[in-house]
Amino acid sequence: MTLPVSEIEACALEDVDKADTPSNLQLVRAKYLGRKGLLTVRRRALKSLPVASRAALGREINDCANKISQVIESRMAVLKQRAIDDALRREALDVSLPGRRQSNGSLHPLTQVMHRIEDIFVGAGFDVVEGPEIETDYYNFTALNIPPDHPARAMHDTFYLDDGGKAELVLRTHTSPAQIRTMEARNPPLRVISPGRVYRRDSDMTHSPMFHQVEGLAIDRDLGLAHLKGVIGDFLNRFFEKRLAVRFRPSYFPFTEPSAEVDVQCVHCGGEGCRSCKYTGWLEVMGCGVVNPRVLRMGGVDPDAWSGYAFGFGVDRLAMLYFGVADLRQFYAGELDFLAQFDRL
Ligand code: 2NL
Repeated sequence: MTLPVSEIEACALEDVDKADTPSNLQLVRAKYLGRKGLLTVRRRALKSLPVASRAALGREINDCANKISQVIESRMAVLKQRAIDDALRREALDVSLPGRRQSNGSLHPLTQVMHRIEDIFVGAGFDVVEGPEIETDYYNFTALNIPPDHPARAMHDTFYLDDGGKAELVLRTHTSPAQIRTMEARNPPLRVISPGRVYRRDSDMTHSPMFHQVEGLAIDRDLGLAHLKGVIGDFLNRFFEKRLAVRFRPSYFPFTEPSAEVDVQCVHCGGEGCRSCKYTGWLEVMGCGVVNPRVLRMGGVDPDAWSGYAFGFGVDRLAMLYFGVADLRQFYAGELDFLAQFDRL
């Protein structure tokens, strides 16, 4: 029942063709040419054959073994190259693809808006001044002609520091104190803005207990409403990056006379009327006026020689309008998914 060598060869060639990896082919080599391989066993069996028939069969076995070995060698070369090609394809790196950029992070949207505001006013000749966030009652109220019984001083509006009942220290409710200090320290003419944090006991959709304000103060010879209107109109056009109608409505502040509220044509509907402007077509964005002579005098400026204008606005509100953010509290929630939307520096 021993197979003819030619049949072994046919089987071997078929097995070699079927082997699809170097290790499978290695098994085929073992099956035929290994220590217990079919041909090896046959060669060993030659010894028990009569001497006369050994030579012919021996040659046939050797020829077959050489043939199989040769076929395996060339097949092995093909399979090894294929394995290398596959591995290269798996690890292929397309160097023509654009790189994946690492995020640099960005400034907080309110900081971005604050910087833009500063840039616009610096461009108009204003200096940027800063002052302490803990202020005395004098700088926060008295020097601004805010009388002791004024509602702004009420405990429900102002954070008072625990100073043993003296009620002399407050968290500033506006940045005007920094401008009063500037008036005291410098001589006119002067043009300053004072950006920074201010504090009021208020918290809802549109009020945060800490928010940001920019106030402006200009003192020179014969400054009046016309200069104020020009500077503010120019600022709003630059800030919202479009030409917008601006209107002044008479108002009242203890520190300015006359005083006005500034409305700007709605940046969202252009004045047609929408939710943003409560269907009025106008957005109230700031307060302003001609500096009350009493405030100038308290600040060491002679109101007979000098006059000035002043204005103040909430940065958070302008940022909400500029970016189209509906809830002020989102600026303070610290949610990266929200903040990452404002990543243009
Ligand atoms: C508002 C109104 C205003 C001022 C702020 C000011 C400062 C000095 C002297 C006089 Cl040192 N006035 N600031 C004037 C008018 C209005 O702000 O609604 N702010 C959010």
